[in-house]
Amino acid sequence: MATTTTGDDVLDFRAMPKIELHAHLTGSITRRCLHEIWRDKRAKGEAEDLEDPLVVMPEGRHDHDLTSFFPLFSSYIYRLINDLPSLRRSTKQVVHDFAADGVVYLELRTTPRGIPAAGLDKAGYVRAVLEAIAEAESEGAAAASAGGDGGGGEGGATTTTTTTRGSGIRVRLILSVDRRNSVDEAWEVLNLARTFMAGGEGAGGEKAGGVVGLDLCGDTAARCGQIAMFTPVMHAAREAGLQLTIHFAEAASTGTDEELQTILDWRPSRLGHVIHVPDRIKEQLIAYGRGGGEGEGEGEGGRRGQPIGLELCLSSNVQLKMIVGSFDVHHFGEWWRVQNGPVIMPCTDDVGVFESPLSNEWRLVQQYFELTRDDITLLGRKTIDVIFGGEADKERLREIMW
Ligand code: 6MZ
Repeated sequence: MATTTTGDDVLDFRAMPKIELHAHLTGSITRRCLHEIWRDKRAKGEAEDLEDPLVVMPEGRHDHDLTSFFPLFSSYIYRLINDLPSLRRSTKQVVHDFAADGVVYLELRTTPRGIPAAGLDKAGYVRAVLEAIAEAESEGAAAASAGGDGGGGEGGATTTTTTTRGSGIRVRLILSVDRRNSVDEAWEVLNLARTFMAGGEGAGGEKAGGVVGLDLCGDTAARCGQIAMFTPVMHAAREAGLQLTIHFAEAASTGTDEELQTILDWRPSRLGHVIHVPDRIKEQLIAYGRGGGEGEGEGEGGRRGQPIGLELCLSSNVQLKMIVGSFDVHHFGEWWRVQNGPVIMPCTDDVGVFESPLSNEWRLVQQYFELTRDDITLLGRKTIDVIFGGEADKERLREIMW
């Protein structure tokens, strides 16, 4: 590992083609986009019971912790993004915003949410998100090949995708099971994932969509000690060819040996956050990093003998006080020092809340852990191995990543 660095002039992090693998759709909507949606609804006499998002979440104010963060969605954002137009508009804007930051491959994740008042069931929600993603991708590609604006879309900053070297952004979708869900609801999410799975005719006869995996997320205080209830769902997901990425040891209460072992037994391809990890589990992750530790069934989802990927969310963990201290003690540094360990990558988690785009997360890891230009490009390229997209996605990334 090289140890020298010369500061921001090492790399233009916005121009660097980047891969984002841990981004929650609703949490990635910028405050400005929420504001513009609110303003336009107000003009039509809607959203009268909601305050301006810029008052509820003033730009530059980052004072959430784990107890105030999760209610932000149910008590406010879901009440604003509560119909088809706002869902489509915000989804497209999220894709354009990532593209403008130089993200060339994005795995967005979202929890299917029925909005009965708007006539949307959970399948309608997933379909709308996939359609909005596809539209944003093609707008970005058209703009990139024209060499200009990346399709800033309605209600957001004007974007430029020239940084992606004419390639635009590709987006795949992961469906999230919320820890608060019942087992029945988790099965429902899995069935939707199968229906809208990338590259195939879904069980429901839907045309091929873009779902590549399943996530377990949500309030870290929920279901502690009960996580094994989701085991049959996770096994069925892998059998269906979906890959798993699981929020892992995010809070001390979700970091018990038993819970962590249960999750590892699901054979996830990637893990998110990975904060409160006992040494015994760390050793397993290191063994998985070297591609060892288990046999893998062909034709199933799961790691297929590949190193496990760790999605590390620096600004999220620091702002929500999930780690004691600041960036300099973030566990990115610890994993970075492991030779031949898991594949690690910085991720934004909820860029709308934390206001730190992926280019800034890379700047932070460079600054605090003294990565050289070569370290950074190597880490970026290694991430290709743990995306859930197929061989064509990987091939494209091998061509365009630095
Ligand atoms: C766990 C998180 C999260 O699904 O409506 N979510 N779950 N840990 C985190 N890090 C702090 N950040 C977001 O996006 C919002 C939902 O994602 C989950 C929460 O369940 C939140 O309600 P979607 O697109």
